Amino acid sequence: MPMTQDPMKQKELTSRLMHIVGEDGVLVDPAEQDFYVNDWLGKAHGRTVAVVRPRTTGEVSAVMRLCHQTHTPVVPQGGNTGMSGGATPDMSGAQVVLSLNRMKRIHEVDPINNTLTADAGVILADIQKAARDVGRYFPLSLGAEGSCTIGGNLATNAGGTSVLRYGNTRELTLGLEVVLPDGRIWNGLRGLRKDNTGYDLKDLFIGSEGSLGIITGVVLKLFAAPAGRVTAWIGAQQLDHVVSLLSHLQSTCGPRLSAFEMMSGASLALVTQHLDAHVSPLEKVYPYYALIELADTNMTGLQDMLQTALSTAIEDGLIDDCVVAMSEAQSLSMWKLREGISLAQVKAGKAVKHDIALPISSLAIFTKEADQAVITSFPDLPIINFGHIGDGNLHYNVLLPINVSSDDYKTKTAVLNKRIHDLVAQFNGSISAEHGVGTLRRDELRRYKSSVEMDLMISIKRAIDPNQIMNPGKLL
Ligand code: FAD
Ligand code: 2HG
Ligand code: ZN
Repeated sequence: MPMTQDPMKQKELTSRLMHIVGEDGVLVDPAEQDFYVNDWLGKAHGRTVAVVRPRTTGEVSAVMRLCHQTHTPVVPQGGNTGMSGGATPDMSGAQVVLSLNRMKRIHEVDPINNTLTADAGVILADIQKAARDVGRYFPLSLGAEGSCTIGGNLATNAGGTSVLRYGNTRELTLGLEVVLPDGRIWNGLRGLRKDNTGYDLKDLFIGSEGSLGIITGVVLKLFAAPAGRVTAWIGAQQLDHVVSLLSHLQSTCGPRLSAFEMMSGASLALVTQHLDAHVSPLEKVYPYYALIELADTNMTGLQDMLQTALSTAIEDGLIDDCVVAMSEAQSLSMWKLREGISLAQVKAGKAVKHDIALPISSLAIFTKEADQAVITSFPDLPIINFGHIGDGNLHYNVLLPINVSSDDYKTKTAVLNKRIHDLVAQFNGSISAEHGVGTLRRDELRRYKSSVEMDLMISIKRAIDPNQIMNPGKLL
């Protein structure tokens, strides 16, 4: 029997964990563990010996030393908002969940160096606010920002809606602190823009989904705060027109273009039907919509710039209609429609999700071929296609009925995944653009990564985590 499935040993383990983090830092009651062992999508479920909630890097280090000595598997967890099952323990009951949700200190905000240093458990929205409070801007933004943690954002290299201008979480990170699987602490909390002293270790841990160590601290890049934004909502007949509009805005508005999100007609309909007080800004319905935003440190002429660019796009037949938000409230209600799609999918059915990346120039032709492939096999299933097309990232989801049986869900998911991901591979795309691999894509990874890539990743994993205790069953 593995050590942590023996009840006596489990008791001993939990009491040693309590010794490190205090009794209130270890949850053993199943009711208290419930949040930590299930995901919000209702797709991943597990059991745990204990949920451990350290307050300091020193405590994380002591917990990891103990788990290393006892060969106890550890599942790191931030806000538990992930979409790939990466933060959920397996059903064995032998894994410990290490939650960062008591590590919430912002240590330093330096508006001269344009950096912010924080614990990994700080909620993303609190990081954004701390930057705003000193007249700076932290651009990472996603629908879960009120509950996801910066450590989880780093571990998944989260994308979101401002990648187009500022890059993924990786590009926003200057330094990291990581507790290794054996408990050693790597302090790489440096706020430097240049540092060519060997391998960039932080880049190994960013996007590693808890498989190499526990991220405990971070130094983030800050930017000049935009004075404001101008938001517009457009309707278009074809996806290739929306893609051409993106190019047109990049040429005419340059770096002021700060977001370009696309929603198919079916995605918008889902939101307006299933969420209260969500109303389309346009009277007519269109096959495609885009939400566009310009932002700058100087607002002079920004609205005119967008309006002129959109008028030209109408004259050129790229778009059919548009509304420019006249107030912050109008802009927020446009964003509410875009950010409501995830929740609307949960209310409407069981989505088979595909978080894919493609060359931007291939988005329209890919969508045409993928639509054909889905319709041929499942003519009645709605396709919910939306995403961050400014980054070539589609959420190409297919919605199954809410009462679908679990067997039917599994069979259809396997068919859809293969059809869509094979097509993604033909276009030289990625089967996980921003949500990570977790358990969701683990088996498929081998099909789409070369053996050289897999070998390199496995070698790195073995070198850093020889006892294989970090998030087993996830990613690799
Ligand atoms: P968790 O879900 O707790 O964990 C995610 C993974 O990271 C797991 O593998 C876990 O083991 C690991 N992990 C967590 N913390 C640490 C740590 N400190 N050290 C080591 N490993 C760790 N994602 C996007 O990229 N773009 C989006 O636009 C987006 N929109 C979303 C909208 C909604 C409404 C929701 C619910 C989710 C969305 N997500 C999006 C997915 C999710 O919010 C992100 O993946 C987020 O980065 C996860 O952060 P978390 O703290 O919740 O991590
Ligand atoms: C988003 O962009 C998220 O809203 C969620 O990445 C995508 O629900 C999804 O499939
Ligand atoms: Zn997304």
